[in-house]
Amino acid sequence: MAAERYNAPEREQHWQSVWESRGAFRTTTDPAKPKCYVLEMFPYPSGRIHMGHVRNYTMGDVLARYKRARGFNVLHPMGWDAFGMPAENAAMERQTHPAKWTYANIAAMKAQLKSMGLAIDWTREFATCDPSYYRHQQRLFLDMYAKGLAYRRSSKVNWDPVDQTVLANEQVIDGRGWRSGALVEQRERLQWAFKITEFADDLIEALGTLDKWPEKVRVMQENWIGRSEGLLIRWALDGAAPNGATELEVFTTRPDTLYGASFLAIAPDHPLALAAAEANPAVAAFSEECRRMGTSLATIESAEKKGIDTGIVATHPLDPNWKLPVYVANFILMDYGTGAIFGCPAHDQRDIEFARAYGLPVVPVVAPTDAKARARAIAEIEAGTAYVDDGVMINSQFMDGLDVKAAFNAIADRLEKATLAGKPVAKRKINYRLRDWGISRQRYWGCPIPIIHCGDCGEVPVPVDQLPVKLPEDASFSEPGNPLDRHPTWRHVDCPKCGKPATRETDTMDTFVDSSWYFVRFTDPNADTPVDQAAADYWLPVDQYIGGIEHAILHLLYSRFFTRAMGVAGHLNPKLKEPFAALFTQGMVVHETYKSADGAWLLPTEVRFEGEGDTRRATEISTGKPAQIGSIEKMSKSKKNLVDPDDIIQHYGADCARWFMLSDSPPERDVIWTEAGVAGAGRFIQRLWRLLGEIETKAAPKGTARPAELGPEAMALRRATQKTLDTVGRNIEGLRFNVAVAQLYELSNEVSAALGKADAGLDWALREAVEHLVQMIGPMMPHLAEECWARLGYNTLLADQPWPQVEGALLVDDHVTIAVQVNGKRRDELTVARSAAKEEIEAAALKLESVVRAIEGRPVRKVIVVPQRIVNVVA
Ligand code: ANZ
Ligand code: ZN
Repeated sequence: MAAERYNAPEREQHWQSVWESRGAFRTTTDPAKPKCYVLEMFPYPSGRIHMGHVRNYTMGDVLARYKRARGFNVLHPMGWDAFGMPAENAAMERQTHPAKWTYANIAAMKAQLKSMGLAIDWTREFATCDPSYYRHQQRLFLDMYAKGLAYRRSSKVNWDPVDQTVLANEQVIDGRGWRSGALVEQRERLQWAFKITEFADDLIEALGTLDKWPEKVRVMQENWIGRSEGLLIRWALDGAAPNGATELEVFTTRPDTLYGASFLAIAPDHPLALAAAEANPAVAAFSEECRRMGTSLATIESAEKKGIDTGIVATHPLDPNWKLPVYVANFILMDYGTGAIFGCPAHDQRDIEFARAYGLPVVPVVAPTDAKARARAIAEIEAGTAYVDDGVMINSQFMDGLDVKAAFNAIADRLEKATLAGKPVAKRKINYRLRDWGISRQRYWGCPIPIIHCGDCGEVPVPVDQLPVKLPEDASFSEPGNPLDRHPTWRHVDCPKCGKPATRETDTMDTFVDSSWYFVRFTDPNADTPVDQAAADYWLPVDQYIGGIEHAILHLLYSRFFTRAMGVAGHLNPKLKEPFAALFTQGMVVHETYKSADGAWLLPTEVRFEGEGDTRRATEISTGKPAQIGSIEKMSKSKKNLVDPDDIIQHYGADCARWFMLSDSPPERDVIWTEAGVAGAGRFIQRLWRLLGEIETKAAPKGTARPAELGPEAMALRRATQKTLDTVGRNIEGLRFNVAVAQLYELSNEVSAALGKADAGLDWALREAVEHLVQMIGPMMPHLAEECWARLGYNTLLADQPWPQVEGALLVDDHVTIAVQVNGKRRDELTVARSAAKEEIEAAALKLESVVRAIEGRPVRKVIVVPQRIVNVVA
C-alpha cells in the first residue's frame, strides 16, 4: 500500500476549526476542580509574530494541554500589551491613527497565533488599549491614590528646548532630541509615581519564597532593590559655608573606612552645591556641565570622575584637627542616600580615580592578613586599583586588627554616642537603591491618568462613575509634543468638586502599568469591577509564567508590587503576595547570518547552499555570487537572520515548527534554527503517519481486551510504553521538553522494530503503544495527534482525553544483575529474572564460560545463591 503523505497545512486548519467550533479550550471558574493557570508573557502587537513568540507560546501550550489531560481546569489566555510608542510613531510617520494601526496588527497576529494551534481560551482576549480594560486600571489608580500609593512629586524629565516637549529616555539619542537634534536639558516637573518603595523590604524578603523562580532572576531583583545597611554621618562644616550651613550629612556603607577618608563630595543638585554655585561661577559652570551629561546610571558609571573644590571645609568626626575639602562631583547622585559622601580612595574605585585626578591622599585602612597578599593589595592601591575585599583594619587607631564587620559596629557604636550640636553624630540606616516608580508619560497612546486639576481644589480624582476617561479620537500627531496637551477641548472640564472650570491631567501611564495586572484581569475579563474576587481567589497565583529574561527586573517587580498594592486597595486578597508561583525564562531563537559579496546582510531565503560541513558554501541567489556564512546570532531585523513563522507553518505545518522548537535544545538555552532541523522534524511527522498506516493491519482492533498471555516481546514493548509514559509526563511537568521529545523518538523506534516481530499478544501491545504514543505527542503536535486519534478509530477529540494511567508494576524492572564468584573471587555477572528460582540461577552460573574456566575442571563442592545479589561457586 503506497502510504499517502500527511498534509499538515490542510489538516491543521481542519482541526483548528473543529476546536474552535466545539469551544474546546473555553474555561470556566469551577472551584470543584483543581486549577492550573499557565501564562506566557503577552505580546506587543507589532504586526507580526516572530520565532521567539513561537517558542514561548509553544512551551506554554504544551504545559497547558498536558495539565488539561491530567484533569486540571486550565486557564490559558491571550491578550495584547497594546499601548506604547511604536503606535504613536506609526501615526506620525504614516498619518494613521494609533488605534487603527494597533487593532490591525492585533488582527494579523491573532490569525498567526491561531495558525499555531494554541489551546487558548480566546473568549478572554483583551487589549490593554481597550477602554473596557483601561477603565479598570483608572479605578485601580484612584484606589491606590486614596491609599497614598499613587502621588505626584517633582522629578527630572528630558526637555527638548526646540520641540518644547518632554522626551522619553528612548527618544534621547546621544544627549540630543531624536527629532530636533537639540541638546536635551534636564528639567524638574511634577510627575506621577507609585510608591513601590513602601514594599521594598517585603519585595526582597518574599524572594525567598519563590523557590520555583530561576535563581538568577531572584538575584537580579534583589540587586535592583539594592538594600544596603549603612550609617548616616553628620560632618561639621567650618564657619564660611555659603548658605550658612553648619553640617553635611553623608550616607556610607563603609564607616569602617573612616580613617581613610580624604575628601567629601556632593551631588551638583545638593542644596549645599546650589548655594556654592551661587557664590562661585566656576562651581555653577561645573554643575551645569554635569546636568547636561544626564543622570542615567550608565553615563555616570562610565564617565571620567570629575569635580570642583567648593572651598568649603569639613571636620573629621573623630578628630577635630583633621580638615577635609568638600567637592561637587559628577559621580554623586542626588537621589541616593543623602546626595553626599565621604571618599575613601583606597577602598572605592570611583574615589581612587577621583583622588588621583585631584591630588588627594590615598591611605589604606583595610588589608588582607596574609603578608604576601597584603603587599600585593597595597601595591595595587598605589597603582590606582582600590582594594574592595574583606580584611582587617590598619591605620585605624582603636579599630586596628578588627575585621571589617566588627569595625563597622565599633565605629557605629562610637559615633552614635558622640554628639554634634547636641545630636548624635551618626545613626544606622537601611537604604534602598529602588526608587518610586515614575509613571507619567507625556504621550497620547497610553492610559489617561484620571485626575482633574482645579485652581481651587487642587488634585481632584475623576469620580468612579465617570470612568473611563477616554482618549480623544481626534488627536493630531503632526507636531511634536503630547497630543493631549494641545487638543482643543479634551482637557477642559468642570471641577467635579466645585464645578469651576478645571483641566484634566494630560500625562498618560507608563505602559508597564498595563502589564502589571493583566494576569489578574484574565481571571474574569468581563467583571464590572477590576477584579472578580471569587475568580481571582480561585485562579491566582499564576502557576507557571513563561517569558523572556529581558523582563527579569521591571515587569516582574512591578507585577509583584501591583499584587501587593491591589491588596492594600481592596482589589485582591491581601494574603496573596506573589503573582507568579513559578517562573520560567526561555532561551532565544538564534540563526546563522549571511552577507553578500559587498557586505550587505542577506535573508536566509536569499541564499542557496551546497555541500556539507567544511565544504558547505553559500551563494546569493539573485547575483549568483558567493555569499559569506557568518556567526550564529539572535534573530533580528538588523542582521536579517530571520525566519518567518508564516513561511514555516505554510510549508511544514505548525506541528513541525512546534516539534523542532521543543526538540533541539533545553528550553532555557538558545535554540539554533536550521533548515535541516525543521526538515528532520517534518520527516518524523511523515514517519509517524506511515507507522499509523502499518499498524492498521498489525495491531489489535480498538477496544480489544487484554489477552491472558503476553509473550516476552509483547511484555518488552509494554514496558517501554509504560516507562515512556511515566518519564514523558514527568519531563513535561518539569519543562524538560527536549528530553520528552527524545523519549518519544525512542518509543516510536521501538514500535517500528516490534512491527517485524511475532509474539503472543504483541498485536495488543502494539495497539497500546501507538495509542499512548499519539496521546503523548498530543501536547506537542496537537493537530497530528488529533488526526492519528481519528485514524485509530475514535470520534472523540484527543484534546479531551485524559492522560493515560501509568501501570506502576511495569515500571519496576523485573530483571536483576547479580555478581558471580568462584571461591570468593568475582569472575562474572549474570542477568536473570527477578523471580528466578535458586536452581535456575545456579544452573545459569555454572554454564558461564568464565566460571567453567575458573573451576579448571575441579568438582563443584557447593553453590551458594543469595537471590538478587550474588552467586558463589565453591570448587
Ligand atoms: C564611604 C566609602 C568607603 C564607601 C569605601 C564605599 C567604599 P551601596 O552599597 O550601593 O549602597 N554613596 C553613597 N551615596 C552616594 C550617592 N548619592 N552617589 C554616589 N555614591 C554614593 O553604596 C553605598 C556607598 O556608595 C557609600 O559608602 C558611598 O561611599 C557611596 F571604601 O562611603 B561609601
Ligand atoms: Zn474645584
